[in-house]
Amino acid sequence: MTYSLGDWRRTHYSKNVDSKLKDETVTLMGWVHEIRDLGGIIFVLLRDRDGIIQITAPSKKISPELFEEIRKMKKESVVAFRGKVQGSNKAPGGVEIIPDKLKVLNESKLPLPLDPTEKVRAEIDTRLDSRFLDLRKPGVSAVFKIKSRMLHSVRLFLEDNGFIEVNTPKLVASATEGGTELFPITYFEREAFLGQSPQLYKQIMMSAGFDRVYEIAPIFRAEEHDTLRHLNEVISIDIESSFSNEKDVMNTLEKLVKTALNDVLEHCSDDLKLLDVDLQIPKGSFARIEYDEVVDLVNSKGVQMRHGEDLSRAAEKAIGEIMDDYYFVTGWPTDIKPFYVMPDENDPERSLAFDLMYKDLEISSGAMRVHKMDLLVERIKNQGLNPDSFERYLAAFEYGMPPHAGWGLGAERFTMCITGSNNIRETVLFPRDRRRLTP
Ligand code: AMO
Repeated sequence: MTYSLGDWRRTHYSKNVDSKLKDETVTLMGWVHEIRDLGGIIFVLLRDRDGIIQITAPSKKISPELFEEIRKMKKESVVAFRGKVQGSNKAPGGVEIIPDKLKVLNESKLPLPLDPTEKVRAEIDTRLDSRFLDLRKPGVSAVFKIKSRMLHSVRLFLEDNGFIEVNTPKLVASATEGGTELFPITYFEREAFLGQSPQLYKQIMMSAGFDRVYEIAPIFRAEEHDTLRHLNEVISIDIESSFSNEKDVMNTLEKLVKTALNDVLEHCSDDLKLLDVDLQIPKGSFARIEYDEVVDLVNSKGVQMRHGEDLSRAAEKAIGEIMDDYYFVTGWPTDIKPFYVMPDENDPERSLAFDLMYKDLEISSGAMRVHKMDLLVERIKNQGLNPDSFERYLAAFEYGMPPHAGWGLGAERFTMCITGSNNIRETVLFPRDRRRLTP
């Protein structure tokens, strides 16, 4: 038995082996998904990143040593097979491999803490504890292939639209988003925090003259509550755009969402099928509904909501039942939005902030920003914050800050919309929630 790769290299992934390769010799590498020993013939399902292929080992056609080696193989061991492609009307995918050499690269311990064949359903906590095994399930990894494609397409879209990628610090000195708490950390002899949002930095970049920036990076929120929509670390897709208003960046967001959906539909059809998702691309423009109207609609559904309040979970559910899949909520009360949000000139109680919703899930929020220093200082004070703690941020507004707008889109929540996951944990490799810090 050998455990070294030597000069063996994979020639094909399972999904690339088809009847066109009949009689050719291929080298496949992966994990032993299933093994069925019928005495005179052994069937092995070999799983790699992209699928599953059948290795058929009839005792009459292969050497006794190889047959014995195959018979001894354990589930989930890492193996490499060299063999000939043969058409088969019984094997999944219409082809099978008649092996001629085998390398066992690493044996798996048995019993497994979790079965990657998806035959037995496990609880989410058990799955997350053994996430490496859980992620071997095709139906679990499909979510991450879709997320990867979505992020790729978002990046391409933003680059094509003149946005420059930036990387801002995640070790920060102050809060930006009211409502959620900060994670304090020890920064040498001082206290610092994990960044809740690149908000202040992306705005400073407008004063720096970069015009359009984006960042795709982690944000940290010390959310106490344990829900299916919140985590303590998520990826935020952020943009900021100068000489633009809230409507301009809403248009950008709408185009980005549609582009990403189309792109996933085009490139991830196998993964969508695995997840049993019939991805629909919204036709026409996203609906835009005023906050005041939302309050009335929510009340009409029998859920109590007063003007000036944020949407409760019950209110989100009520409005989600009325509206189409993707829609914007605009005209939010100024008081419940962060200090950097611009109040409406004609009606300062209302702000130029918006949320993008998917059914009952908020996936993005954004706004026209305050770019005038005096108003910004007033807004900071009104929210009970101390302008002194924002000294370096405020300086950027004193020496030529253009009007600007932007938004933040939660990558995991957007992935939930695309993949139909109802638990955000399904869209993060190693989720961080109130109770979980490992693996
Ligand atoms: P907000 O706080 O609304 O806005 O966050 C933007 C988006 O990030 C996602 N998100 C989360 N997802 C899961 N769990 C969480 N705990 C969590 N927190 C946020 C959501 C949300 O819509 N600075 C502004 C953005 C801006 O105005 O540019 C901000 O951070 O999808």
